[in-house]
Amino acid sequence: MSTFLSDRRARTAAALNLGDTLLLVGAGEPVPLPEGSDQTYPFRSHAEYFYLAAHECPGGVVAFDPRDGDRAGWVSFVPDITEGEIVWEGRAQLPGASVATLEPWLTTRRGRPIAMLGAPLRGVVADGKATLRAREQLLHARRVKDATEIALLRRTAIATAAGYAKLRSILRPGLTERALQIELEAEFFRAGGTRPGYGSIVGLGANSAILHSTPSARVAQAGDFLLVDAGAEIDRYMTDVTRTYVVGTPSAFQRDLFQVVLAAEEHAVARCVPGAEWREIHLAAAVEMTAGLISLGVMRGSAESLVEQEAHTLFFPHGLGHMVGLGVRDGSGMLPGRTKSPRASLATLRMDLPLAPGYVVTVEPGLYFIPALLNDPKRRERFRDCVNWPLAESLLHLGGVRIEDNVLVTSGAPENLTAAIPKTL
Ligand SMILES: [Mn+2]
Repeated sequence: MSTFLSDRRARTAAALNLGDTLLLVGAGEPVPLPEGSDQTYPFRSHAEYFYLAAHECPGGVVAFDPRDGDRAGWVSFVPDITEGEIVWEGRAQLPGASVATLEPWLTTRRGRPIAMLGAPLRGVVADGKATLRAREQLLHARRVKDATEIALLRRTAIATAAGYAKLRSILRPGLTERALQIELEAEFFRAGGTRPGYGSIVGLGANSAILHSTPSARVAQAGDFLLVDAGAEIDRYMTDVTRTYVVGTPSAFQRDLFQVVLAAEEHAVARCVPGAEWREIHLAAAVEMTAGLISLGVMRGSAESLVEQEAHTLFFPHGLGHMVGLGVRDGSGMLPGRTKSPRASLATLRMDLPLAPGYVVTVEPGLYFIPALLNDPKRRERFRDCVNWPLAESLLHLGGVRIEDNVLVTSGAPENLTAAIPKTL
């Protein structure tokens, strides 16, 4: 077995501290398409399995007995390959013990509690409390990325940068969101990507204010914002980047709005240091962008007080970011033992924890003019005095700006893994 996997498993064993409890981690099974053909949805092993097996394997199980030692206690059970899989899919037998020997492995350990992670296994009775605790501890342990993971993230960042460079070079009026998506993703593949990491978001004009906008036949016109949130994936690891451009020449207001978001983004990146509380970095970005909206004449009052009242959520309705790596929300959530903050301005946060060296986080502030929020009568009433409403209304066609980088927290200055993608309108 490769050294990195043996090391990763040993670190995981120490972090889980299972005592006498056995650990089983299932990869899951392919899900057939509903129409009854022999097709399935693309198979993705459960991330907890992939982390501990480092391969895709439908029906695979990783088992661990702490009594056998932090290194020697791990067994990879894999299904025996069938002739059909060899003939039709060109698959090869994966290394490991036959999954037929899992039952005897369990029988010799009968009576001991089982923590079951990944996809649950049929016919195995797991201990609910041990499972919850193991899941929380594994999530926390996975937050610190090892050298193999960081190397993969650097490769996905290079492929992603190639895609954005291509897109920027062809951007002009007349192209559709779909055409832009095709060029972006084709370049991800050419530069070594194995897949787009998630559904690419490509939004022109007012679509740039739809947080997860799906590429459409909308045609780029001079003066449109273009918001692109996409990233390449390699071997299950992915980059998650957003850039906002203007088709043709930006207006003075577009430049100003972009600068407000960019300054908040760069300050937030610089604040990604060990011990920094994510919610504080989020709130600082909210206050800075609110101050920017005040200086642009869109909001009224003092920035701190507006954020205290939640008024910033009219224009910045999401959290500052999340963890990324093995999946697009890898490792997000709360510090073990922490519960959700009752403060409403923190309700949108995807994580609540202090940063530590080895964490990789997205930093993605944004400001948008979203009709569903700005035309909502309840919000109009509640924030009557906080907003220059006629001005905000006149900006509803404009869309929004988001800028997102992926940041590696180190013991020194934070490293921006996606710095090679220019942040210019
Ligand atoms: Mn993103």
